[in-house]
Amino acid sequence: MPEKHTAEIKAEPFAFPLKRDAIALVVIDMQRDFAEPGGFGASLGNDVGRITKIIPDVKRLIEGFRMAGLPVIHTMECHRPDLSDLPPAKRNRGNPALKIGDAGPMGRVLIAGEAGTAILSELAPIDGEIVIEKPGKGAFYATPLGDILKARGIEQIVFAGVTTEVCVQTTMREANDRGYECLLAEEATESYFPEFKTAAIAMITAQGAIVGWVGSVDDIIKGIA
Ligand code: C5J
Repeated sequence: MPEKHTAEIKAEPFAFPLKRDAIALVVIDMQRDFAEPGGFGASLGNDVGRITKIIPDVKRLIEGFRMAGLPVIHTMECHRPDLSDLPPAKRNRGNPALKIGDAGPMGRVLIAGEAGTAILSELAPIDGEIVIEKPGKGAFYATPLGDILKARGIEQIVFAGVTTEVCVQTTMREANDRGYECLLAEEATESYFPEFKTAAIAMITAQGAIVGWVGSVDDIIKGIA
């Protein structure tokens, strides 16, 4: 089958070969629980201010995809209220004083439908955008994401969201193994640990883009425009 690259986006470790008709943006877990005081991230002792700082860049990227008429998919890490999709191995780690499913200042932590689980209002999905509720760190595990992407003919994914080395990197690895070409938007992703973001990007792009590429929000928006 002939390749259908339409342009290149400046990226590391080399230019990303864009297929403009087959690319989607996946925004990982930009939820209040990871970004606001009182949420899951804060309960683990993290500086959530690191996450709120990227909101303008994530917003710019989402708007770039919307303007280009390209799909935007949002994910939310969350569990059913009866905890039937929360393995004890996940629930029993973290902060024993505020476990997933416990009642916190923003409702039950990481439970579907609770206030703290919602996507940040600045980045809220608009009508027609898909929201994937995921019980794992990776967005393909136990979700319809793979089928949705296949039905839409998606072959390439731009990733944004948090945290770089946990849910973003896990999902990029899942996508890479499923044959998607993955491009991480550098300023639109963040970690609670700056050194982990740097390391994750190095791991992703090493060995000739073994997991994928990294590029700037500006270059990605320019590429898809
Ligand atoms: C974490 C995530 N870090 N969205 N979740 O627990 O990265």
